Amino acid sequence: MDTTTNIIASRTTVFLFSSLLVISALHSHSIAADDTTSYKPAPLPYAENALEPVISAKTVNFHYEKHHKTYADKLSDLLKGTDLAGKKVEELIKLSAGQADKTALFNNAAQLWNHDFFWTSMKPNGGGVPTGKLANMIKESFGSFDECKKQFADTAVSQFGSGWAWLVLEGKSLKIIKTSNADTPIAHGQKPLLCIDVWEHAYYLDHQNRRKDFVSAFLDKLVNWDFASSQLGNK
Ligand code: MN3
Repeated sequence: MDTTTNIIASRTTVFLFSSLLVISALHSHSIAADDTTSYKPAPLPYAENALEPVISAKTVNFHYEKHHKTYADKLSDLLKGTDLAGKKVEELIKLSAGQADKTALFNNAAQLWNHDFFWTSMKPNGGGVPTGKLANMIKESFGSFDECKKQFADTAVSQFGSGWAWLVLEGKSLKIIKTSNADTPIAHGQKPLLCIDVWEHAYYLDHQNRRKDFVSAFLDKLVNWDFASSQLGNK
């Protein structure tokens, strides 16, 4: 059997098995569902309208409930009945990165992880300037905070097509990088501190084609420097 037939066969088995569980649950008046292997987005850390006017409640709703949740659902479906079901998302990303036969697994796991990280990279009334150790590291790596902010904005705006811009820790210094589609710094040994989603679904309802306006407003009004600092840990 080829891989597709295998997947279909294993899904059919899972379906039949699930049906038996449902039937037996109905008979015993209890719920037999085992949910430890299904994936879900982390809870949104604020209300859907909390990022307005930069990101509307409508955009947050579609982005979180449709796009983000779909990656989690697809990942759960892909892994159902396999040995990988229930493994940590970071682990799934690392084991599938660069593997031609695991592209769907990588894309859905990485997009699930990237979006969880994106929502926490923002907060209502964010923006401002970083403080403490992060502020010092930014000065060492970029010369000034303004230069760091400029590089982040230029990188986010110049990412061709769908993707992400990131502030990452690589070794002992900070860097701004961009990744295409689902790609993520954790597949490349870098430690992310912040990210912005520049797929069109992240801004099109609110800013249409003006990605630059979305990126500036993200940096001025939403970016969560406290979260970025917390990612440094004790490094
Ligand atoms: Mn997105």
